[in-house]
Amino acid sequence: MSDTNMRAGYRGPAGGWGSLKGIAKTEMNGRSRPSALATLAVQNKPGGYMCSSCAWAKPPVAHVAEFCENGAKATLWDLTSERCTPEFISRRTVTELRALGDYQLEMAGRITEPMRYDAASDRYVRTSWEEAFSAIAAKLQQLEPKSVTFYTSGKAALEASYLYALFARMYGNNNLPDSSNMCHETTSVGLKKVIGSPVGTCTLEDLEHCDAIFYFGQNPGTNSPRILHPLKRAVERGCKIIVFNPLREKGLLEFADPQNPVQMTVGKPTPLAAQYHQVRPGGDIAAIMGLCKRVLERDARTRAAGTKRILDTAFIEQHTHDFDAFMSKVEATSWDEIEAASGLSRDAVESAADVYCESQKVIGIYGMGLTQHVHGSQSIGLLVNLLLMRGNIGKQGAGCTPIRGHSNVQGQRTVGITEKTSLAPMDKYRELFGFEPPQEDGHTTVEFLEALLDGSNKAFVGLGGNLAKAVPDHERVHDAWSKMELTVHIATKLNSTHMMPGKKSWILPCLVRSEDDTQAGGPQQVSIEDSFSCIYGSIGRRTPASPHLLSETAIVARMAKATLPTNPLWKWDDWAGDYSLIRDLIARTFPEQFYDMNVRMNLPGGFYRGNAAHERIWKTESGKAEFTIPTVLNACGVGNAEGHYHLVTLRSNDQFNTTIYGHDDRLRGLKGSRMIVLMSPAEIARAGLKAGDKVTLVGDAGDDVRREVSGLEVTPYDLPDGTLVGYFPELNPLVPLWYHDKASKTPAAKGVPVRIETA
Ligand SMILES: Nc1nc2c(c(=O)[nH]1)N[C@H]1C(S)=C(S)[C@@H](COP(=O)(O)OP(=O)(O)OC[C@H]3O[C@@H](n4cnc5c(=O)[nH]c(N)nc54)[C@H](O)[C@@H]3O)O[C@H]1N2
Ligand SMILES: Nc1nc2c(c(=O)[nH]1)N[C@H]1C(S)=C(S)[C@@H](COP(=O)(O)OP(=O)(O)OC[C@H]3O[C@@H](n4cnc5c(=O)[nH]c(N)nc54)[C@H](O)[C@@H]3O)O[C@H]1N2
Ligand SMILES: [Mo]
Repeated sequence: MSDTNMRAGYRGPAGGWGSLKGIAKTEMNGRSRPSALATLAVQNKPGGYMCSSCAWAKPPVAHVAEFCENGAKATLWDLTSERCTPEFISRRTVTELRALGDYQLEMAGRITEPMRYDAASDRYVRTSWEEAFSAIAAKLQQLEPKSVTFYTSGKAALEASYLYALFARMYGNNNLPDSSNMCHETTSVGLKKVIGSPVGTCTLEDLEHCDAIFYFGQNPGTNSPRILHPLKRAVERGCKIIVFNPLREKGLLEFADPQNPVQMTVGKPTPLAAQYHQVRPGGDIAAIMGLCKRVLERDARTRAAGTKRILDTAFIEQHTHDFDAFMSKVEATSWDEIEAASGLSRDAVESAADVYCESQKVIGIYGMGLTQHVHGSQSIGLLVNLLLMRGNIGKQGAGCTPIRGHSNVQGQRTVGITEKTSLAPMDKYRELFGFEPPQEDGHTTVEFLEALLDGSNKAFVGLGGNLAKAVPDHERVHDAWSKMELTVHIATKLNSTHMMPGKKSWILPCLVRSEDDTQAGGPQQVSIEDSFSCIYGSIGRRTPASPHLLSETAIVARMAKATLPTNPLWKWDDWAGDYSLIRDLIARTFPEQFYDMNVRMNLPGGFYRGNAAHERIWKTESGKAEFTIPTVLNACGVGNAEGHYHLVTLRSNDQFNTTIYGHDDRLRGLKGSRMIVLMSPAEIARAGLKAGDKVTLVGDAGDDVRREVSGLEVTPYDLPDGTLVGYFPELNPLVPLWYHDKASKTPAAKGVPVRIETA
């Protein structure tokens, strides 16, 4: 067996000793400060701070250690003892810093003071907060509001997010894209259309009652490890987990609970997936059509025999729209077509469907494997169709659960960060703050990039994130980025987007969530929303990394105050001094969901802001849950013939988005390099390659732009035909900007058409 072949084989379960070693390694490598581990003890607990990694729920009755390997890494990484001072930064030119790359920039540690870009010397230099706010304000006042974009990456808490959205609208635009535009926007648009709710319908409790979970395109072992506890409990009480994923992800195969001493020492890991279907990229539409076809076939038999129907006919009648049209479409779709588009056999799909038919309460879970496709909204529509056929939405133990990404990404949308005017609380803005909000929809992330490329977007303010690195089509985007008049980054650590400064540019360093945030009104709490629409208070107690840091809320308030005219209703100083006043504003803006927010957010488990679809109230066009009629059977935008592949770009176990912690991917058994391309042994042979060869991937989307990434090591891996897999963000140059979900414009990072070139 070749070296590369041996690499691809991690024998341990997800969780287990490997995850504890991962935490210990971070504790040492990340050079986190003494007592950082003690800080973890209050992570995700009532009275503690909420993890800044993923958006999984924080249960009311917390574990002794309510954190996972990757949540711990994210916190320890925040609490590094390394400091990125102005001396450190101004020693090198920005061009030199940019050449260091994201990993080295991250390693420089926490930014300690505000910095201004000095174009003459090509360096960032120390500045004061007063200088920064007044100069940024002066520039913003000169610019046409429509030419400025206010981006948010999903971490900032509800208080900062609410003020940020308000600021953008008072300034004069709705250009409020969020990392969600590259992530679950497909959900916000797709789910809203079919069930009238832009977010998942389940509560955490539903996971304790379901008989089956249909699990599509999400990698829990790495990206939301705390879900492994409820999944394990579900399996132990007989629930069946049916997985659809091109990769056999360890976290869905088995789990050893690192918080269970017996399982960690003598016990066997708990097997999770009852069935694992290695669907081809984008093949979920066909796979679900197959599931529905089998459901209809079995229902026809029950109808003929006069036994209990498989379809929930009463539910379909009362609550849904367009079922007959969907049924005709399923009947007209042949098994041959389904097998070809999904890459799965009829037998396999039927055995999955049989579990569905035999379960009374089913949850559909999904992640980026469904959302990041050209026809991703249709995949989500189809999953909802499947659930609707047996009334699996709006009853205990059933529903639809998108797994969100950043820890407050869902909440940011809830409190007004949206480019879509129809989703923003415009009337309340008028009523509470006495101004006329702009009427025109703003930029999604893709639209911002288009405006950047055509020169009409002149300024960028980023509340977190590493946007230039996270987006498609790097080469073109990076060329345009520094042509902007103004770039402002509210950040904790350096990253490569900061190293593409506009003509005027500032880096404004902020606190992290576990740090003490004391303002004029005393120590402040913030709040966040998880994937289950629960809102929690979070309080940081650690001494801030530097005395010069400001909170995100304070930075937004001070920037707004400096930029906007004075108005007695716009109380930036009061709001920044006492965040409970901002929460009162949130409660007045969204009274049905956020009443008594200041009290309720500190109840154990937070408070549930409710979901109409969960109550079977459908806020859709027809007033009912909508069946979707698919127009395609595969969600990829471009088909693939012999020698043409679909590339899936995804996360390793050692990264948080563009922040790379290390070069291993423990759960996939891959070590040492991220510049790899995974391919099945059969595809390697068909392409005339061998393991260890270095190849170039070239964009194959049919436009004239040459897109390529070279130096990728061919690595054998168990994958469906025609599928290549590699890492985000290294492979982002291969994703065309125009290649995105049709309905929501979410970049289609999971089915990128590519060819292989050898040197
Ligand atoms: N530790 C850690 N945690 C994180 C993050 C992180 O980077 N690190 N990122 C956070 C963010 S912002 C997000 S959005 C989430 C992302 O969490 P995920 O949704 O898990 O995202 P990915 O890692 O991109 O993996 C997508 C999964 O979909 C599968 N897949 C790919 N294409 C298809 C397809 O066509 N069909 C199906 N059925 N499956 C497919 C892949 O094999 C992979 O298992 O995680 C969040 N949590
Ligand atoms: N090819 C491909 N591209 C993708 C994806 C994919 O799967 N494949 N996934 C997409 C998805 S799902 C997402 S969400 C995006 C992610 O896109 P972003 O959210 O823009 O990227 P991140 O890497 O999460 O941002 C990390 C930076 O945020 C800053 N930061 C960290 N913590 C804080 C904090 O507490 N406050 C502030 N103000 N700043 C902080 C640091 O400077 C850090 O460098 O990428 C998308 N791009
Ligand atoms: Mo995300």
